[in-house]
Amino acid sequence: MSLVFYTNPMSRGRIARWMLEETGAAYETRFLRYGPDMNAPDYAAINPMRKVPAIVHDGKVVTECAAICLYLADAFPQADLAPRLDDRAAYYRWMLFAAGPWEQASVNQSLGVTVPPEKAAMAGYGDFGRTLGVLMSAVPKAGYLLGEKFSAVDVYLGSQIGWGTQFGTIPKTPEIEAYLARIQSRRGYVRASEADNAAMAEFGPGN
Ligand SMILES: N[C@@H](CCC(=O)N[C@@H](CS)C(=O)NCC(=O)O)C(=O)O
Repeated sequence: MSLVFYTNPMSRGRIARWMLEETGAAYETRFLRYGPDMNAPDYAAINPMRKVPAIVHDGKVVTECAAICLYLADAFPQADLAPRLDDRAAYYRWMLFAAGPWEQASVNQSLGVTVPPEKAAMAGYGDFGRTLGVLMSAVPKAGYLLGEKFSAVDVYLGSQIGWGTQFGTIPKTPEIEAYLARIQSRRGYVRASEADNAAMAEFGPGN
């Protein structure tokens, strides 16, 4: 089995690394610096978007954080990070809500881009306030996004919730802080954060 992970320590690659750590699989990390490394032809052949993260698992390329989380959950079923096939309604719903509407809404909010009210029907997320309200309604008072069991949705949407509270797009309510404390105390999260924090000096932006 070969599993290679392309990332930068200050990037969405942190989500993929957390997921990799949750699977327990052995993997090799290749750090790419912003700029020349990500634009080099050998990496563009793996991800023509010239962005991180990407994984190559036994010759199969997966890009896009949400796809990487979904793929790894299925590729390593022993880690129990996805519900049974016949019980995946909420799993798909929240994973793709996070990758689509929430990702677009939060990036636009950070960039100061506002959808004019008369165009909200065209924007997949409608408007920021509506999307934030839906996200906040998904945060559980106890347990995890899908109920009692931690899953890949907690890695992906949970990471976005963590970043949102840091960047000020999501309010730090007691419920959200308690949820983040639950998921970020996991061994997989701690191991992934330690690895990326250690690589910051050498590969972080500006290097
Ligand atoms: N939709 C992609 C987004 C990936 C992305 O935007 N990565 C950024 C870092 S967070 C990147 O590689 N930027 C480098 C560049 O565009 O030059 C995903 O979810 O994986």
